[in-house]
Amino acid sequence: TIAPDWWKSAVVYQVYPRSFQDSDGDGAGDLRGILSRLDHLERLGVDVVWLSPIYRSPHADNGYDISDYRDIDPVFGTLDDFDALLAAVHDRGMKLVMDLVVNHTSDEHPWFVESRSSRDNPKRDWYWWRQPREGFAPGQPGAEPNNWESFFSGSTWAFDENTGEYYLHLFDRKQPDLNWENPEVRAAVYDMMRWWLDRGVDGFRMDVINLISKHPALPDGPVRDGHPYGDGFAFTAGGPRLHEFMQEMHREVFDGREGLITVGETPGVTMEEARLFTDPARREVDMVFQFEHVGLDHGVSKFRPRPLAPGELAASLARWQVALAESGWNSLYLSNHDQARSVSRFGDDGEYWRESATALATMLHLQRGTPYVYQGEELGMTNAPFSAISDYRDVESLNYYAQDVAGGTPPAEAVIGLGAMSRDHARTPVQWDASPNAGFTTGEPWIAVNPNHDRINAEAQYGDPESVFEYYRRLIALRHELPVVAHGTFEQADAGHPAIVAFERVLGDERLLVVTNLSSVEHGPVFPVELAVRWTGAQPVLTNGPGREPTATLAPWEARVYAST
Ligand code: ISL
Repeated sequence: TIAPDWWKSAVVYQVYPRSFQDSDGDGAGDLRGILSRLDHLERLGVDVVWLSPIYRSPHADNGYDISDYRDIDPVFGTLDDFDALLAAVHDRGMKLVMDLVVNHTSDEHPWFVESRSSRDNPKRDWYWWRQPREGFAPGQPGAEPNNWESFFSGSTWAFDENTGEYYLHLFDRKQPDLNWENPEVRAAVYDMMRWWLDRGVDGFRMDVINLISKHPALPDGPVRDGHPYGDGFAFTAGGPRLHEFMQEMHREVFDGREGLITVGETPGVTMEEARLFTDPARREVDMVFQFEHVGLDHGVSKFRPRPLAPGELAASLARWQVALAESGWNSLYLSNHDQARSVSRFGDDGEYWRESATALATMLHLQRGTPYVYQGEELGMTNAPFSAISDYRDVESLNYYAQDVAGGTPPAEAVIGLGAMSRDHARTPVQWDASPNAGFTTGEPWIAVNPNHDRINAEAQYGDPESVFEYYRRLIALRHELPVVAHGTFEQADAGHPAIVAFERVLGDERLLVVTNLSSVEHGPVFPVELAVRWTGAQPVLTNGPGREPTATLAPWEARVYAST
């Protein structure tokens, strides 16, 4: 039998299938491609592989718009390919987690096709249909049932000529929101989840799961000065029946099954909400992705970012350590398929590329929580040098750009925002080697390969003790070797400068000290006497720099880890 909290000592690796490995030369990654790269994951030492969506989909949002939950999209392969991959992952002692996207479906899902066919269709109520606003001509600006803005720009409402009503879509118009108030919807979702678990998958990453319970009145949201739309977040996130639904899902799907891992993706979640989601006694999910630290650098909008002050990132993460210290559990991540590359965003992808990639990883992985590695992060992959709008593929980026330009921003300026924050930075193909398409495909890649793959690639890093990859491998191994990493308490340490992030982990007599300089300037740590005395003479069990003693000056982005037993 497996411990119910086995995932505390696990590291999860996220695969974005479209950009991982192509096996058939069509320029998009696929399941056989993933199968052919399992050596990479085994070598890295990760325990769980999470696949971004591979279900049948028109790909308006790269698979986060699903038209058949029980089939694999032809771009990625077949159900047989899936079974082969699952078996191979299991053979190597790893687990496989599916992405569960059930806040919305594709507009091409048969449920929605039926729902939109007539006002009295039995599935009409499976989605959110509303009348035009009174006094406005249907389909005209202002006639939307409320003022909410879509995550992907524009109104959250799309007008359907055929029946004269609007449907709700918090994301793209090709992603209509399911109506979770309807028990048939919930039953259909749970049935589909059991189908995948019966097939052998080991859990789910649940896409925007905190948005499934809407405030049924769907009231207008507050409007920022001069902005054309209102913010519906207060009426869509953390809704009145959210935790009831989560507990029902647990009962209907997870009860009586062992060895699973569940993680809710919960943009904007508060600490209080995160505790409700992850307190094991409540039987909802094992952990959630919170978003505080990936929103810190947003300015007036995500695409108008601001620089972070020294220590700001780590201070935010430390608040979450404290918030979930007593009950609940953190997911630890700096990157995923929605975020710019962490070494470019939070580190220094120029002079201190290697040091900052490894320092950030050290600071993150040795906190209390389950770490997530996003594909390519373990190689120190950087943002893409895209400069033209034609380089971009993502619906969020393209819509934002179009809206910005329509609003009068010069195109050259609008594209600059994407240069820092587009989700496409995370979606360039994994850099396997220095060959023309980085070993990703023999065809034309669906999005450009980063030209720096001649320097930054897996082949060049394997076995090189100085590489980002080998550092990640050792960091992941530490979690498996030292129980304090998974189970210890988190004790923040004052090291005398905001750029120096230091903390101890404590489990009985076992202790860990983590000291990192998250800046491009050298700093000497100044520790409280008690801590300095405790660690006098200690030698690092892991470091990316020259320093030895805990109090030795830290070079730019130097990280050192000490252990005592
Ligand atoms: O990246 C974002 C936009 O700036 C986030 O708001 C993101 O849309 C949010 O985190 C939800 O993400 C998830 O659901 C989306 C999908 O596009 C993302 O890829 C997915 O991770 C809709 O399914």
